[in-house]
This record gives sequence, C-alpha cells and structure tokens, in this order.
Amino acid sequence: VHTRAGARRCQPAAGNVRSVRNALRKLGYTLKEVERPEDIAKAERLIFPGVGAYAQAMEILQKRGYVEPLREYIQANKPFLGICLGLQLLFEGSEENGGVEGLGLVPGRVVQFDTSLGLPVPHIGWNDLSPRREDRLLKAVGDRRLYFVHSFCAQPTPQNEDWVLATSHYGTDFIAAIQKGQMYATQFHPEKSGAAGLDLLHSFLDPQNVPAHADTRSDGRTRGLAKRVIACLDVRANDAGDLVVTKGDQYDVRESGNGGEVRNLGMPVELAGRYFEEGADEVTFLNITGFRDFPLGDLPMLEVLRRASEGVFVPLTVGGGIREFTDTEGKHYSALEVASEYFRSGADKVSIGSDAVYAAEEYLRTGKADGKSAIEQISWHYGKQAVVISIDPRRVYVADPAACTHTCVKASQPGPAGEQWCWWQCTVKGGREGRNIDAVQLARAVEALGAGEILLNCIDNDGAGKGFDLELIRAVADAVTIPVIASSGAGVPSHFTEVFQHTKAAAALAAGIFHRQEVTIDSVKKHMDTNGIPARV
Ligand code: 1PR
Repeated sequence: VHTRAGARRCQPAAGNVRSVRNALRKLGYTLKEVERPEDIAKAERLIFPGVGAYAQAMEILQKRGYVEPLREYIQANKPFLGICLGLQLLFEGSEENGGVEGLGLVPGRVVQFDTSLGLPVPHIGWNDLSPRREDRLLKAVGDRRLYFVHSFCAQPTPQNEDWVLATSHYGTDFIAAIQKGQMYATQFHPEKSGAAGLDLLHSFLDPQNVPAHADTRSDGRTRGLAKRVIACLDVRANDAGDLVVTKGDQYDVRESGNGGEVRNLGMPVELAGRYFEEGADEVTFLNITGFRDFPLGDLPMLEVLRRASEGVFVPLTVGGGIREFTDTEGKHYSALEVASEYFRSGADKVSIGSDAVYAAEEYLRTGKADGKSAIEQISWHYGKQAVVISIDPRRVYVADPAACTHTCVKASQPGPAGEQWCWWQCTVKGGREGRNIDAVQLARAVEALGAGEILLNCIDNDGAGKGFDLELIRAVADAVTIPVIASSGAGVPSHFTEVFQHTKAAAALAAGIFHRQEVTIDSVKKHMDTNGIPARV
C-alpha cells in the first residue's frame, strides 16, 4: 500500500481484492497485487483477503508457489492481515471439502457450524465481538458490530488461546480475530463492515492512527447477530434509455397501468450511497429486465456496480439475467461467466431468479444435482454465501388442500371465494409466467443445489405497504436451514419488528418506503432495538 505521501506498501494475495482495494483507496492508500511469490517478501504490509472454498484456495496457493513465502513472511513478524478465509487458511486444516490441510501456523482445525442448533447457516450478517484482551485494532472498532459471512469457523481451544484476540457467538463461541505480534486475521470482513471496518483497516495500516471508538458495551442493547435491514433498488432502463431506480405495485412499474412511463425514483449509484450513509446493512440491485436482455450487454449496470462499490462499504448483491446465454453472433457465455463479471465489478453476492426456478424444476424431475446449473457452478466457484435465490411467488387459494399437490397452509384470511387454504406459486420473468412449483419446494430444491440465501419476495404484497406476508415467510423459513430475507410490503417500522418476532427471517428488505423517504432506516432499526430485536443501530 502506498500512502498519499508514498511511504508504505502492502500487497493482497488472493480473494475479493476489489472491495479491499476500494476500502484502502477510501483511506488514501493504493495497493499492489501479489503477482509472483517474490512479491510477498517485498511487501511492507500484506493483506490476504480469502473468499471461496478452502481446498481451492490451498490448491491455488500451492500451484503458484505462495505457501512458503507466506509462512516466511508471517513467521518474520511482518505486518499481516488475513480476512475471512485468509484467517481460516492459517490453521492446521479444515473439514471443508472433505478435509484439507492448511498453512499450519495456528493450532486448531476449522469446522462447520452445527446446523442442528436451528440457526441458519451460513452465518451471515453483523455480529458483536467479545475481546479476549486489549488491542489497538479492537479499540478502533469499539462496540460496533462487524460483517461476517461464512459456514465454517475456528473454535477457541487451550492450544490456540495465545492467538485468540476476540471471539463471537453464533450458537457456539468461535474465533472472530487472532493476533500475534504484527500478525492479525479476522473472520469478519472489515472492508464490508462500514465505518467500523474502515477504522480497523486504518489502524492496521497506520499504527499511529487509532481512531478509538467510544465503548458503550454497558448500554444494554440486544447483543449477538443483528437482524439485517436491506435497501433494494429495482433498476431498469426508462423509456429514454437511462438506467433508473424504479418501483412497482405488484411488479407493475409503469405510472398508470400499461402505456404509462416507467416510474423513476432516482439514480442507482446516488441512492445506494445514501442508503449506506443512512445505515443499510446491505444494498441489493435487481436488474428487473435482465431476464430478457443480456446482462453483459448492459454495460451501464456493470458501471453502476463499479461506481457504487467505490463508496458503499457494506455487502452488495446484484440480480437479474444470471443465466447462460448465446449472443447474436453465436458466442456462448456460461452463467458462471456472467456472475464472474458481476463479482469483478464489485458484487459480493449474485441473486438468481428465473434460472433458479428452471434448475429446481429439473432437480425435482430427475431427483439429482448434475452440477450444471448456475446455482451449482457459482456456488462451487465462489462459495454458497455468494449465491442468493430471488423467489417471486404469488398466492393461490384452494378450497381443499387434499386435492392440491403443493405445500398448502391454513390462511389467516379466507380467499375471494371463502377458501381457507393457500400455497404460493413461483413465477419467472418478473412475475409474467406462473410455474407448477411452489415456494417451499423451490426453497428446498435450491438449498440442495447449493444456494446460500433466499430473497423471498411476494408479488401480492409488493409496494402495498401493508406488511410482509408472514405466512409465506414462515412457511419458507421453516423449510430450509439457509437464511431467508423477507421482502415486499413494508410500510412502517413495526412491520420489520413483526416479521422478526413472528418468523425465522434473518433479514428484511424494503424498497418503496426508503426511496420515497417515508421511513428512515434508522427509525426501523430503533423500533427493532426498542422491541428487543438485535439491530445494528
Ligand atoms: O429472473 O434472474 O432475471 O431476476 C430478475 C429479478 O428482478 C428477480 O429478482 C425479480 O424479483 C426482480 N423483478 C423482476 N421484475 C420485477 C418487477 O418489479 N417488475 N422486481 C422485479 C422485484 C421485488 C422486490 C421489491 C420488494 C420490496 N421487485 O425486489 O424491491 O418487493 O418492495 P416494497 O418494499 O416497495 O414493497 P432474473
């Protein structure tokens, strides 16, 4: 890393380099990527931001001849910061991928979170740290939560207690940060942890600069993994061809029925920046016409992502059009290539809609996962935490559940003809086409295929402001072990509190109320906090 004064150097070796680069740039540093083994020894500060699967990461380190230089660098007590997988790789090994040896610098093995505890896995979101001792990086963080996303973790043991700087709790205590001399590693992502993460990075890069954050641990707030509040930007080109943030009612985004103008609620990059400043825990972009256009042809969307990621230091999800595609010249692009382009442009996760429905139908038809679907390929390459499935269901009432082949639940309000039961039909192409698969079936199938999270919309409630469809969310969240994001229908802060009190949703997303500035993100978090729901206020 070079400071503005050109004094320091630091080199990242692998992983989600773009977010780290953006965070360092924000702090006034630039960085040089490690391109060959010799670069490691030359670094004055080395950042190792690992993402993805353990076995693949170790294989790459071995193939490129990085293992020994890395060990030597760390053992020489030079400034080092490992992030996420960059922490796990320092241990003796991991049970991920059937058991793999690691760098062996820290005693202990990395294990999977126990899904039998009833908590969604991956562990995704903002969690508290429990410091084991005093340290300048921890001082810079204070009592603020940091952003985690992982299915595996290292546990504190008597053998590694000298290394453990802080733990966090998610069903079990796990190692959140280690430190010895100038060597640090964090399970959380400082580059995605808002101001707290930037302060930690600043303190790592410049030991003289310790922006101590007031420690208010005794303030009595509800601790632990926060329920996330997500701002969503539905993006599409308007009739003049400009990419705008739009918002529909029951997915109709035109002003007054068919023929009206596409509603314009703002510019994507500016709005994303505003939501970051206002405390959104994540920002999601949905390219809502991606199902019919080729997303890589949609260069403005990639540009939106690049620019947004320069100033937004919380996770960014992007969806729309993630599928394989053959262009007019016959060139074939795999879904993985499309997703990779989004990741390279600054996305942390991709969200798959229509293509996930087709993949789930195929999985249910054949009873097996053949490894070819977009979900499987992207999950294998980037880790399941990077794959969100966006479901667009519509409620269907039935009089007799015994005559229905879908997962029916007793409806709290009867249907138009007095029906007492209902199920939720999945749709594709932005709600335009209903399919013979229900939301619960789809959720189970995509979990089996390797999805890491579900974004559960609801066409009936979209834009209505009357609250989330609690019955739908309960049915889906109870059927899977991966986190579910409740979406569609938020109108007031209490709707968020309600969805967390009555369902297992791990996050709740809203669009219209935030775009129209009817409700602030802060007021939502305060309402949750006052009612005992852990929130990152
Ligand atoms: O099928 O992989 O190309 O993905 C298309 C993506 O675009 C899907 O995620 C799908 O949900 C989304 N999408 C398609 N058409 C529309 C539309 O509105 N016409 N938007 C659309 C979906 C739903 C939510 C919305 C919440 C909250 N929008 O994202 O933001 O309902 O809104 P609210 O708080 O205002 O009620 P593919």
